[in-house]
Amino acid sequence: MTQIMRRFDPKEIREDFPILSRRIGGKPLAYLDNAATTQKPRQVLEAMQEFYEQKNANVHRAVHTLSYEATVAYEAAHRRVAEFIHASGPEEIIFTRNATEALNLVAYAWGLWELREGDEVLLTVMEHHSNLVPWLALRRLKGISLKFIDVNERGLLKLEELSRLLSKRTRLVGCIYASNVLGTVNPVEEIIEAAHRFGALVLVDGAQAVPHMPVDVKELDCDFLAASGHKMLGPTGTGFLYAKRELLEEMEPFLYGGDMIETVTLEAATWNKLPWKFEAGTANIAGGIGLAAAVDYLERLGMEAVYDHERRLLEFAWERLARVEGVKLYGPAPGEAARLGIISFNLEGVHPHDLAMVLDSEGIAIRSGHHCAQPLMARLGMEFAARASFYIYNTEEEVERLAAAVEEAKAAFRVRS
Ligand code: C6P
Repeated sequence: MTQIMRRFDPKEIREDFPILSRRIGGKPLAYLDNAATTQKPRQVLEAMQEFYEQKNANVHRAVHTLSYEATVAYEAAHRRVAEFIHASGPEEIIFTRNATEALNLVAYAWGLWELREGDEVLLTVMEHHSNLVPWLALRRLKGISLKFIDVNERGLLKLEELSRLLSKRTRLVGCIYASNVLGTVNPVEEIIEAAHRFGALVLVDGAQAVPHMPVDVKELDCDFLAASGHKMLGPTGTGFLYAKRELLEEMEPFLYGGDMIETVTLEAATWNKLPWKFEAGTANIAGGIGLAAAVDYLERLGMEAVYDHERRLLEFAWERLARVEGVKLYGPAPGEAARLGIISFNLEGVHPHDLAMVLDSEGIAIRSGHHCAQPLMARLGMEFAARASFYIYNTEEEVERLAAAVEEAKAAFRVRS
């Protein structure tokens, strides 16, 4: 077991992140775009460098020492991720390029083979495009129907509609665990329980939840969970899919080729054991090893402490931004619903891209746009929004700088209050 840090000190944490000492336009960088991707600590960078300098070779393919050591490290990385989300073992963890690929894996390796015309897939209008567009494609290809759990004006799922939307025809429920626009944490336990009563499988999009709060797939009893490694201190090009072992045993592969087979003749092929059946071709070995180092880092901090820190920042940011006249904050206030450290907002009369440009000139990095969730944005009556999202290394001073810069932007654009 890794040791839990004695105290959670973002200033101390910042020292592990070389990029955070950068200046942008002469100002210290305040990186508030963590929902898009997080920065990487030295420990992750060093784990990858050590792999390339000492162990670099392909895995599962050769008997030489380097290949053996690379294989051991890559397999251990699967074990670390399995432990982090409380999966039964590494055979339930498939490494992917990102959460998008993990979600597509379910659509291709399960949906394409299992779904028949007339079957239903139930999603929420809050889904990120990555858990919507693959199912739109399967609707065209397979003639399935899609149904959607709506949100109310405050951006909360209308769970009272769940029993009406579920039926014996529902084969899969896909639900975003935490919204990348609103930061709201959905009651996925309730959804999973209801879906299972109808015999439907549940795919949880954990891209925003897994990096920021304790997640236990066994306790949730979800069938699939997708996550992004690069949103939890891991390298870009990393993500993973958790799936129950018995499902993975039954499913067809996703991609076909090297490493995912057991035997091949000119007539047919049989598949490798789990999880390698789903990892075709040369893997992102260094990336997987970096992801395991990221998991070590987060576990040393403790996920409860990560959640509490971001919760404090969220409450402060909400209160501080709400005081700026002309700012509209989206979603329920932090006290009204479970929320992570993500705030979407608009400044009256200012396009969020213009606002983000002004903030950038102050060294503050936020995202602006539709956040790859156009149906949710439309449902909430907006096309674009600015978004600040926090992580372990962000501080109250940075939030204060954000609010002050929004106030200055308001003055600069002469927003009438
Ligand atoms: N959201 C954001 O700025 P990838 O990039 O494939 O690892 O993750 C896709 C994805 C899936 N689900 C949710 C809930 C997400 O937030 C994301 C990524 C980024 O909000 C990039 S659009």
